[in-house]
Amino acid sequence: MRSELLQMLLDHQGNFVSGEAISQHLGCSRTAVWKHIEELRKAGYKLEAAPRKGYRIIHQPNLLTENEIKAGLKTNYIGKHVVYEKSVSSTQEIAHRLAREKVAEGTIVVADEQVGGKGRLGRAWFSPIGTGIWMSMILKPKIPPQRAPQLTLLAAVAVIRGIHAATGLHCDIKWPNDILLKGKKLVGILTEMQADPDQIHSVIIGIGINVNQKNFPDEIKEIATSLSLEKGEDVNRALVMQSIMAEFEQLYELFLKDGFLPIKQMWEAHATTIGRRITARTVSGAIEGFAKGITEDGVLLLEDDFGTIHKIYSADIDF
Ligand code: BTX
Repeated sequence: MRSELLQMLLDHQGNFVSGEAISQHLGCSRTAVWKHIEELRKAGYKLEAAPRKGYRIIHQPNLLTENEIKAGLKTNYIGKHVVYEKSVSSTQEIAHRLAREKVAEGTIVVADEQVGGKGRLGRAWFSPIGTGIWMSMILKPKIPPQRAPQLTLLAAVAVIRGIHAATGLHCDIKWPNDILLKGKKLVGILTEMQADPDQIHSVIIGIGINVNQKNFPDEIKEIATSLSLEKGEDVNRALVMQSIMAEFEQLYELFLKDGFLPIKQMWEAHATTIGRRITARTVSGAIEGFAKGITEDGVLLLEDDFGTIHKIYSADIDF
């Protein structure tokens, strides 16, 4: 109910909404409206109350709790159930537990801070409090487990489109799944799965987005950036998250209906790695050549100077 109230006040940005209109819309008493208004105030909203006029929002804090995420969310099932935590080790861990408890598809776990944020291959993801979007999405696609990596690529396209819709900023993808803004890492995506050899139970897509950080620890300060560093102002995390979830749901529906091909084409159109000369540093050495594209599994196809096509499964890429 509180997210509906918030939605109503936000829809009337700056203008008063009467207590009567709110209580009718929410189907609750004027006293209950007043209690919800007090709760919003406690959460950091500045709300003006005027006799015979009602309530209006004067200041909206940059929060990412269930209320902010749901108010204005335009999806059918992605993000309809939100589990918000102030501080966690990793949202992936909570999502894994919820997935085992059989929560609805599209459930999102989001935290204000992760103290044990996970990257790929055992690496850490720096997730300081109140600055970024640290979220895990639970999906239950009826596809064979081998196709699950395609969802990482789908998520990358959704994130790029969502960020563009919310902020106007253009990001690129660097194979396999780094999302870069002006050459620096803005987003990390980690896909994990619960499956039998022939059946997926859940896919858990972890997305970490640097939104309002002004600085980074020494280890990553040369390679990382945030949306606010590029925009020169703070960015509303809930709006970015809603926009990404809306893009994700559309692309996911397309993927389930028409398969991976349309997603692959969108991914390639955003990937700086494709269509240029690159060096792929693999564990067995460096290969130089022309990046032709990706396969259905997201494997990079690299043509060397002798015309041999190499399938690159894992590598660091230099341009
Ligand atoms: P990755 O392995 O591609 O990236 C990890 C590497 O990126 C680190 O080794 C470090 O060099 C650098 N790095 C760490 N933190 C940041 C940061 N905030 N910004 C830029 N660079 C950084 C990418 O792994 C996958 C990350 C997924 C994170 C999400 S957050 C929600 C969910 N929960 C969770 O524990 N992980 C996922």
